[in-house]
Amino acid sequence: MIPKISSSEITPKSVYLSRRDFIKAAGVLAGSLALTACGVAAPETAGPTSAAPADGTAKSDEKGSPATSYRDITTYNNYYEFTTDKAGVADLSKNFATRPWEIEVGGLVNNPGKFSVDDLVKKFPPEERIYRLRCVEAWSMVIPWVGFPLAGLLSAVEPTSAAKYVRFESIFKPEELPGQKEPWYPWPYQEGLRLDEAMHDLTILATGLYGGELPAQNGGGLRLVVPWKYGFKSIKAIVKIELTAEQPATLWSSIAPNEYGFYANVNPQVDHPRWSQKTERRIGELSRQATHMFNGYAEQVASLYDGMDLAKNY
Ligand SMILES: Nc1nc2c(c(=O)[nH]1)N[C@H]1C(S)=C(S)[C@@H](COP(=O)(O)O)O[C@H]1N2
Ligand SMILES: [Mo]
Repeated sequence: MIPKISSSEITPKSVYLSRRDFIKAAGVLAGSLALTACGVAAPETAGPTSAAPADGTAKSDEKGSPATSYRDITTYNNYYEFTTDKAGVADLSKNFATRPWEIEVGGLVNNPGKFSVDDLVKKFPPEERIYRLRCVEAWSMVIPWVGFPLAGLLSAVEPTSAAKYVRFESIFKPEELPGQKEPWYPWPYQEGLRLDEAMHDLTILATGLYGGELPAQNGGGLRLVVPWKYGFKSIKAIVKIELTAEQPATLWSSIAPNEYGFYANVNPQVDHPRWSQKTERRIGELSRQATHMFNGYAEQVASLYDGMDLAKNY
């Protein structure tokens, strides 16, 4: 089912955001305008189907690729807790409450704690990060996230010297997430990163999209974004973060370890057992394009994997 949302049905940002959030979003806008001004000329992104909150900027990534429309980003979603039907997630999640949202951070840390997203964004001011998202299914988008580096939160809880990995867990509430009533998946969704990957500046916790709030279907209240890895690593609706000594289990690698590994770095040289990873379909565009090593972020992240066999550690 494809939810029918026309631009006129999208409430203007100034109406749907509370005054305080509006002021906060306006701060983000100022930042993104400054970035656009010193970057390449931003291409036109708002087509007739784009229903992005009107924050006044045509957005593109650092390579000049235009941001995917707000409509595509919010109506073509992988979120198995709701449904495996990408076009059905937006409708099924429309009553899912993304605020108040609390996460627990613990495990091998000196300062475990519970944090609300409202507190987190006060401590760690969100900024705009326009990232490519490459799904393991060989489609991709360019998404203007609003978020803050995970490193800030991890530093605040002080990992002990025994901490080597970070484990993330999504919300488990079958009465609100109907897909969790299906027994095929080992809920809750869980993911993991090596601590150095988690501390990398590109790794963010997202709290917003296109200068506005983070819609439920995109992982609100709080969602991880790791742009150099396949999309399934970017776990939605996080309620728990735990520092561990051992590599944590992940939902996809526990279901199909030969298809979805722990690292899941975007890699055009390593095909999925059932399809090629050499090219991708950019949602909203007609022709396929080449997939790049580490999703185009090799310069920033390749050194994390020096000496590792990335065909074995897929
Ligand atoms: N909790 C949870 N997180 C998830 C998923 C999911 O099903 N459940 N799907 C993943 C996959 S496969 C992808 S490609 C991205 C999609 O994010 P988007 O819908 O915001 O584009 O979310 C990832 N995070
Ligand atoms: Mo995905």
